[in-house]
Amino acid sequence: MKPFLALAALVPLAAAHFTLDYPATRGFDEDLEPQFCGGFPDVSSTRQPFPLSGSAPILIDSHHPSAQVGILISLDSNPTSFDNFTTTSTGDAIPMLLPFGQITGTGEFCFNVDVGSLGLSNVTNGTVATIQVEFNGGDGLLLQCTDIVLVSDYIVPSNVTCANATATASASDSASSSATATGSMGSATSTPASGANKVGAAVGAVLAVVGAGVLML
Ligand SMILES: [Cu+2]
Repeated sequence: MKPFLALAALVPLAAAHFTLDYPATRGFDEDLEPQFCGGFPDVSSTRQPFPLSGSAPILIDSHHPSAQVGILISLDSNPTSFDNFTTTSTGDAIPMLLPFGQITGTGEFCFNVDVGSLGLSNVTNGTVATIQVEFNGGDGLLLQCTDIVLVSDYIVPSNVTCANATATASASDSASSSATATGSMGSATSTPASGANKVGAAVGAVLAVVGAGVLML
């Protein structure tokens, strides 16, 4: 596949990371993604509502063929270290919101989490929190944060869907986007709009093929 090998020479592998799409990330910069909260240490000026209890979705878009994903939550109003995601200010241990697990394939992945199931004390309607997604697709630990406020009986927008993409499904979209892949590395969006995510998945599929090509060299 000579076209892909030519692409591989132009595309830095660092571009193949992941985005946090719901709740919307604080910010995405592929070069800063290995840093605490993906290089965005400041709390967002507006917090997104998130269900206080019951199953709720967290959506990411993976640009790696396979990865380990785990999700943390901090109850600090301004978490500044990983300790804030493992221990409360009063010294209680915070379980992982989602224990580390393996995903396979590029594109969108949805994880159902339940803050209420963690059994944390002093968590009520209006409690603020920050979710940090940890992702390792083989090029080191990558991070993304989102700032939320926990709301009783909050209904997640209906356009947030939990359909997991597979490498095969997203690769079928890649032909139409391959021409733009080299120029659009920085354009991966963090909006939950389904159309934008489809573009991201297609770009991810192209990158996955490119990555495989490099690995086989
Ligand atoms: Cu990566």
